[in-house]
Amino acid sequence: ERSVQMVQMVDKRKSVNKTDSLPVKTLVQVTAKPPQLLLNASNIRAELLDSTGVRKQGGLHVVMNLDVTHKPRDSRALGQFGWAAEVPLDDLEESRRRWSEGYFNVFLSEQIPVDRAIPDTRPPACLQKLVHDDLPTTSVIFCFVDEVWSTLLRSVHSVLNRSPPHLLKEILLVDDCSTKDYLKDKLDAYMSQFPKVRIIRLKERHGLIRARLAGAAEAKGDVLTFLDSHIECNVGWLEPLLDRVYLDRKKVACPVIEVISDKDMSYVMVDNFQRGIFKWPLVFGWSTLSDDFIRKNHIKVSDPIRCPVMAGGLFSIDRKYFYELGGYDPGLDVWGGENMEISFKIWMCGGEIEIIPCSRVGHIFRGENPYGFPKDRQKTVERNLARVAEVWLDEYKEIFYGHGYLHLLGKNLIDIGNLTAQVQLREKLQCKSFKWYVENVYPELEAPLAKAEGLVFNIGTRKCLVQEKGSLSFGICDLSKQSQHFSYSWVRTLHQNTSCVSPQVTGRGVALEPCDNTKPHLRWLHKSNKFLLEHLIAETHPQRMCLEAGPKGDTISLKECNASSTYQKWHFTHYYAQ
Ligand code: UD2
Ligand code: MN
Repeated sequence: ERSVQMVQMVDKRKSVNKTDSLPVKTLVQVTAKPPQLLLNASNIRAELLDSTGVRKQGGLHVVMNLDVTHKPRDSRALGQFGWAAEVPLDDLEESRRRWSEGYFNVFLSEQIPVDRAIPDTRPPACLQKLVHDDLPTTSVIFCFVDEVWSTLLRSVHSVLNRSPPHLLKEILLVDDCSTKDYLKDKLDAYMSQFPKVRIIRLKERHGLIRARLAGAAEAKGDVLTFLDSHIECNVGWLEPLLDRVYLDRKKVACPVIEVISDKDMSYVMVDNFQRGIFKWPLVFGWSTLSDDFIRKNHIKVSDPIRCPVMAGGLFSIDRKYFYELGGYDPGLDVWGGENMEISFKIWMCGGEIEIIPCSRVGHIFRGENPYGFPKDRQKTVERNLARVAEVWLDEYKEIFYGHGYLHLLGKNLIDIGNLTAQVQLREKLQCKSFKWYVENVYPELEAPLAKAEGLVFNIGTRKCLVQEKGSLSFGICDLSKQSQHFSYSWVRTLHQNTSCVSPQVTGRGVALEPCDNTKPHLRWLHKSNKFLLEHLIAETHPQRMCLEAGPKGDTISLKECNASSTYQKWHFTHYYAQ
């Protein structure tokens, strides 16, 4: 019979000095020795024996190290050790049918032990790392709505089995008004065997943001650790997170998020040196640090990685600090955008976000949300993002709106709800500007404040647009004249300072009026390669209307668009974006 034994572990070591100014504390090693496998059977797959061996799987690779936290109950069980599981041919139909219960292989998940071992994917250097022996305690908060039974259990077991008991204050399960019966009495009964687990039930569906806030309100630990409800915490996941918070209470620590395959439930290690970033319009993504950056800064694979934004689901934060920051904006609904909100808030108000490579947690990434949205999904997410943009992005919010969210400006503006409390909070905390954030935290972000700028040259007249005493005219192009400098903004206005070019209500004249981003009639469509300045409202008119210069270069008016007329062709000195 195969038997796997693990050798462990905690070995108190003599005092080591902590970083500079902080008091000297005793340090302990998470694992005194690298995990060793004592295998007395020859029929365990060869790859398993090779604990340093790296098996390439496309861009991802799996390091084979057995879970050192416990001896698996059944080493032959499906999915044991994080191996890929296979659906028997006879069950293919059923496994397909049940896919939509969670948008992953629910059928397979059910056959896999709720306390399976997974490969220890920490970089080897982590095994030598020290953590403090008086770390704060944590409350682990899982919020969920209609989570699949087996994954919810596996998430909870992974925390119970792989967290040092003295650091785990409690596990709070916040049920965001699930509809499934098994999440009621059956869940209560199952969890009653674990004194540390408490279930909080919300009377109405609030979404993950307010569900997490409800969990945080009940939490008693020094640190809040938020996790998604379909994860598996890896060996030694907790100590390195708490150690960062302990070093500095304003550090917010995220584990490396690894992949539990939605198809075969295998545990897949992800590439190193990845940080959380966003692209416009506030879309989260991962970005690998460049080799150059790693070399120049002598970054080791086990070093914390500073992140402009966090993915959202998994992080530890000092409980009191979370409340100092006002928690999440409770006006955010259901799902989405809260990761941007908390990330900007943390950085701009004096904190830091880090990924800790020695802490690793697997997560099932799903192609679709397995739960319904009380309101339209897209509208919910864009409303959340607009709240975040309005509160945190300052003048950069125009870039957000310009990337596909122009419709949120204008008649729907009220729909994003009241922002007074959030704006006041930002003032009270004396948070820095978004400009500061871009320059200091995320300088790689492409964030020009206008799409185009400079002189507005008319190709037909070979003259430039001029603003004089509040009205528009033309003049000999001269870069040194401020009166000839205009901007074409992300929200499609053509303006000089706060005066926007506007078609007049009657006739075909064009004038200047005070800019107001919520007014659609101030929007113009312009592309550097098309040259036209088309009035955007014209889209809904029978005729498309464009800006045209009079042939003598003395008048400016709206005319039916005519792509072959050079008097309708305009060019800015600088283009920053199409
Ligand atoms: C990611 C995050 C997730 C959250 C989200 C943006 C990770 C691994 N996941 O999406 O935590 O930040 O981006 O908002 O970084 N839930 C509720 N009520 C709801 C909806 C969801 O309790 O109305 C629970 C859900 O059961 C799950 C958690 O919230 O445990 C996150 O939801 P998800 O897994 O659908 O989000 P995910 O991983 O796609
Ligand atoms: Mn998730």
